[in-house]
Amino acid sequence: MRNAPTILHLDMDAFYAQAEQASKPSLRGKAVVVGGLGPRGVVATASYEARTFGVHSAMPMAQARRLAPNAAYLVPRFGFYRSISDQVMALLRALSPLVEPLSLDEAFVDLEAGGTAWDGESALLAGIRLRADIRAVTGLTGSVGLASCKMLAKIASEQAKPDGLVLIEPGTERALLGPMPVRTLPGVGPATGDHLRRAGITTVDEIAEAGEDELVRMVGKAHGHALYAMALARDDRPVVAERETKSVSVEDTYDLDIHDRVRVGLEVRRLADRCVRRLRESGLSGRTIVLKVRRYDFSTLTRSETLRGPTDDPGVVREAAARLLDSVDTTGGVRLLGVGVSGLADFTQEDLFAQAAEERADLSEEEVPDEPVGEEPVPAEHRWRPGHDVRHAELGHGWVQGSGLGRVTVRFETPESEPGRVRTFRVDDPELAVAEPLPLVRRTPEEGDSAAEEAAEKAAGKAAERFVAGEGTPDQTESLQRVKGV
Ligand code: TTP
Ligand code: MG
Ligand code: MG
Repeated sequence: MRNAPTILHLDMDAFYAQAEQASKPSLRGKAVVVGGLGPRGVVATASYEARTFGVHSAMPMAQARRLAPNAAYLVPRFGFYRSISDQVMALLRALSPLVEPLSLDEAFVDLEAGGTAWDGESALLAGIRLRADIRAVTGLTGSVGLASCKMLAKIASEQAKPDGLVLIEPGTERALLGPMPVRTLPGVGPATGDHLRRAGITTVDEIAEAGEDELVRMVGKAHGHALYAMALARDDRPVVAERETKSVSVEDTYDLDIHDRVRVGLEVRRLADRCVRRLRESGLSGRTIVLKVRRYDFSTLTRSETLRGPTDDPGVVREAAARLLDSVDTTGGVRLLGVGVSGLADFTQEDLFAQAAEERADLSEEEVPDEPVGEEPVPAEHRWRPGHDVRHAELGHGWVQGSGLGRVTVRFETPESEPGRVRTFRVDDPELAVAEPLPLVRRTPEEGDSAAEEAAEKAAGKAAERFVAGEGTPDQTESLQRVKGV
């Protein structure tokens, strides 16, 4: 643990929904729900306006529709969100080489390692600037937490939401954390939470009071030690850059399709060895072995097998890859082969959660392909996906508000326009075409700088209002709260 609040955690506010509102002026200030719209769809996220009706992430879409029947319902546009995420991550990387992304909209930054901040004041300033820069570059708001460790920085950004900044003064961590529910601690999921509750432990203070031995008895050795340390606000986990590498994989494309089954087997073996070399070079091991095969007709298959424990043993990876290959028909010829290892084993518990969240996101991405795939003609009525952008030859840029019964309804507006009007067309109207999303912030280089500065000044005023700096911490508890490194 350090003595200065120089670990920053950023998380964008209602990320997908906010991006949609920024893109569509008519939805600003309104209830917006983004997610799968099919019969078994779930909510990816809801705008803060929709949250007042009780709609939240991971809720079945049908339930959301009952709670907020008048909200706008949109399918996600992952490519669009990813491009905004890239802009945000670039701003973070300008602050420090140590940036640890946890998902598209969230990351830790070690400000001290970047020489950007060394004490409370400089950290606060960096946080205020960052929020202003994010606003100027992406048009969106994100919330910032600053603290002396990762756990507290994340708690701080959660408290700052939406559109705020909270700094936790070193020394005040335990007083702040103590009354919070056990689920606040990283690694305490629903199961551990229930387990603790049955033992009468509901707050972080009660975890600390239970003592380390009791916790180890209840939840096992590794988890018990970790839980105890976290409850005392002891968190020494470093910010680790490039953590987004959640798998190591290698692949080869062949100029000529390989037909010979023996040769395919040899290639897979060679790729397995190369993959393990990479794994070892990074000091990693993983549990899930993945085989990728692209066949002569460009159909791509992936097969995976999860082992009981992590491995970086070339023999084990080779064998698993060979078993996976057994289940793939390669008779028409193979164009590409790949072997990967994922489920890497140096993750802390928190990262396991982050990983689970990303896997969820990935899953939904598969269910709802982002872009029309390939050049194949798509039936007219399927081309118009709610929320996606279109262009009309005469009326200009707009987005699909809905379609059905051979008609598509389009609202004509752009990120910079006033809320626009709605028009209805036949689904096969030749004047209507699918379009790329427009940038949320359009600016020339010179304009950009002054816009950023202006936004920075505004945000500085706002953040100062909301800034909580260990208010009212009694001096006598100071020594208790200042917890040195484990
Ligand atoms: P979060 O940061 O968890 O949520 P959020 O940004 O929507 O709202 P908040 O202001 O509370 O941070 O997740 C980021 C994005 O990830 C979210 O906009 C949509 C997506 N997501 C899912 O697809 N499924 C989920 O279950 C969650 C939690 C998020
Ligand atoms: Mg978020
Ligand atoms: Mg997030």
